[in-house]
Amino acid sequence: MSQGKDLLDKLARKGISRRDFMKYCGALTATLGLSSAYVPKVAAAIKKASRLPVVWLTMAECSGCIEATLRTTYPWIDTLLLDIVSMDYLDMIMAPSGQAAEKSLHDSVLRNTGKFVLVVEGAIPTGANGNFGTMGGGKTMVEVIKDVGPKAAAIIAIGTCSSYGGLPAASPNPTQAKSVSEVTGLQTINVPGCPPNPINFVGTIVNYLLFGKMPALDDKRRPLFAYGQIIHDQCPRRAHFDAHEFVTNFNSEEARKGFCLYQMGCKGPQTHNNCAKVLFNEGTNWPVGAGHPCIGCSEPDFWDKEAPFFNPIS
Ligand code: FSX
Ligand code: SF4
Ligand code: F3S
Repeated sequence: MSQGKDLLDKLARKGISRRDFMKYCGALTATLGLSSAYVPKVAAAIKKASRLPVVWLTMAECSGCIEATLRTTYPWIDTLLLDIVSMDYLDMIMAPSGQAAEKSLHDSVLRNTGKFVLVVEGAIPTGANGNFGTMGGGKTMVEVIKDVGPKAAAIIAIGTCSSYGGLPAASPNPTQAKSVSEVTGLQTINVPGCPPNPINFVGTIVNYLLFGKMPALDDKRRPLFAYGQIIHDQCPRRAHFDAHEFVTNFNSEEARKGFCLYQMGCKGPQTHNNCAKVLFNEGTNWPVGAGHPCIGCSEPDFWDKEAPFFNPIS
C-alpha cells in the first residue's frame, strides 16, 4: 500500500475525509504564502513524505508548545504529524521512559546523524553548571543539547523560550536560562510565540518536504511566511486605530464595539506574527479577536520588554 493511501486510510479511520485533508492542505498552502495552485503539491508532499526523522527535545518550558501542536488546530494533527515525520523521540508522548527513552534518543541520533531535524522546545538553564535542568540519566540539558545539536541536519526552535530565552529567561533569570543558539553556537530556525501557532511549525516542516530546504527567514531567524508582517497591519480593528477609536476600559461600550486596544497595551504595532490571519483553534479566534491586547509573545525578551502588558507602547 502506498504511503499516501496509508495516510488517507488512517485519517478515514478517525472520521477525517479526503475533503477535510484537502481543506487543511489549503489552509497550510495559504499560510505558506503560496498560490492555490500549490494545494495539490502540498497534499502530495505530505502523502509521499518519507517519514523525515525528527527528534523533539523538551527543555525548560511550560509544555504549551507541544500541547498547542498536538491538541489544537485540527483534532487529527497528531496522526498527520506522526505520519509525515518519524517522531523518534518526544518524551512527552512516547511510550518508553527512563533508560529505554534515553536509548531511543541515542539510537535515533546515531542512526540518523546529519539527517534528522531537531525540534527544541524550551530554554536551557546554564546556571549552577547546568544543574537546574537535568534529563534522564542525570545529564544536564546543556550537555544534551551540545551533544545532539551538532548532529542534526537542521534545528527548529519551537516557541519563544528555545528561540530567544522566553519565560525561563525572564528577569531576574535565576537559572541563567538561554536560547538554543546561545548555548550551542548553532543557528536555529525560530518559530516563536508563547505558544506559537502549530500551523507555522507544520508549515516550516512542509516547506522542507516541498522544496528540500528551510523557508526564508527574517533577521531574527523566523520564517518570513509567518512573521513577515506586523500584527497591526493585519488587524481587523485597524480601521478603529486609524479613526482614533480606542478602548480605555475593558467593561465599556467601546470594548463591546471592538474598538482598537492600543491604549489597553496592545503590542500589535511592533509584533511580527500571522495570528490575525491564521487564527488559533481551527480558525476560531485569536487574542485581539477575543478582546485582549497582543502582548508581543513572538518577539525576543517580550516578558521583560513588553511588561507591564496593559501599559500602552511607550
Ligand atoms: Fe510554554 Fe513552549 Fe511559552 Fe515557552 O511554549 S507556551 S513557556 S514559548 O517553550 O511551552
Ligand atoms: Fe493595532 Fe492592536 Fe489596535 Fe489591532 S488592536 S489595530 S493590532 S493596536
Ligand atoms: Fe502572541 Fe500577540 Fe499573537 S500575544 S498569539 S503575537 S496576537
